[in-house]
Amino acid sequence: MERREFITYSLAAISAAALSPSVLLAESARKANEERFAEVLEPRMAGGVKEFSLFIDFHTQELAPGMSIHTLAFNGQVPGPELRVQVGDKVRVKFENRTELNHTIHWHGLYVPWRMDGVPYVTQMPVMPGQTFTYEFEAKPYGTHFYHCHWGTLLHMQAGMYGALIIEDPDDPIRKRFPYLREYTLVYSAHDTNFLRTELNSMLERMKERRYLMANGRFDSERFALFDTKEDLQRAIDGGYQPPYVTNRRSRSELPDPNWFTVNGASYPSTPNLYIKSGESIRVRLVNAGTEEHYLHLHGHDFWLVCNDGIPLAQPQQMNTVRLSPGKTNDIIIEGTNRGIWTFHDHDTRRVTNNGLYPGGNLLALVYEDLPEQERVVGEMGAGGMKNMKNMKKKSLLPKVALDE
Ligand SMILES: [Cu+2]
Repeated sequence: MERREFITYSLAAISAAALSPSVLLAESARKANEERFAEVLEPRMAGGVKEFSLFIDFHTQELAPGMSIHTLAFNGQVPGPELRVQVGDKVRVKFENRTELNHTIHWHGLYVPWRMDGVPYVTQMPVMPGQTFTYEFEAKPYGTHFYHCHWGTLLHMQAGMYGALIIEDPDDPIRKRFPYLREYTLVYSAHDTNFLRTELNSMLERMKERRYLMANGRFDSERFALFDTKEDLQRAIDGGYQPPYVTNRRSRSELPDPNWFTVNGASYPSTPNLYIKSGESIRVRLVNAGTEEHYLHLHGHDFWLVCNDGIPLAQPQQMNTVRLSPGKTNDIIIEGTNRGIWTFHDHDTRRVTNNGLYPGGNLLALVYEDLPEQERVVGEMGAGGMKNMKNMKKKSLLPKVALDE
């Protein structure tokens, strides 16, 4: 028991040290940090249209060192690649489904033609296994937006099917008021890894069975709840068939209860950090592609909230905690006014954990690159260090039992 506690303590200490100045300011750490932001996908120009290719396939995502999960991912990345276009651009996205599941892409916050909105059976048929679909629209309005799958969103979104979509304006209103050179995109999500594993496995089993039975001419529509038309479904119901939503006996507790919280597809200590210099302003684009509300708090500073759902605020607001609801995007400007290393994290403390253990989840750092050498050292462990802790075992300071007052 004592040994177990000792190991837990050491791991937490090592994990927390990932935010120490000497680690964060090392050249290698800054290089590695660049990899913690989504790749910006380069378009092809095709007759005046910016053309992008997105595919969806299964993927293994490392959330934190030693912890990987199976997900769905656009172009082999969680989040999917960042799409960046100019306001008014003609955009074409060729979407290829390489999985055994159905998908679509919804363009969250964009004024696309309704047939391009990606809602299955409402604006288009689902993009079925092996199929492709081409989305075409004009890039509008300006701002920070995102894209995500709109099929089986409860599973598909937390399984990784989301990415940022940024519409720039050469005459950017935010840049005029807060001139900035560097900007960062942070895409938030929350994942129930047990739910993900169970759902993906059972779905894959069903797909395999369906494919086998179809190939052998023994496929049964009712068993798989798969009908060609609404009339076929109605005929089956008249004949006594009960659709799965009638017979389902799942309880509320079977809905996902996230235990991993990610920023750009990773949890602390693998989360991206924000680098800044004294006197510099940086723009940070916050996208909530998950199911949880995040209360993002920055230490040692106020920041400016400048855009809400991509829309520039007529009057930017100063604050140090912004509430980022599911589906929301917010742009903030951080001014480099207080040199140091500062954490930026969800203030709901459940979400700065990995599988229930602190520190983890939505925790990252604002790092001043001009921190002088002499300030890059965190004090030594108190006199005696670990040796003292071991000696303390002899006369325990802990009560025999924790009272419930
Ligand atoms: Cu999907």
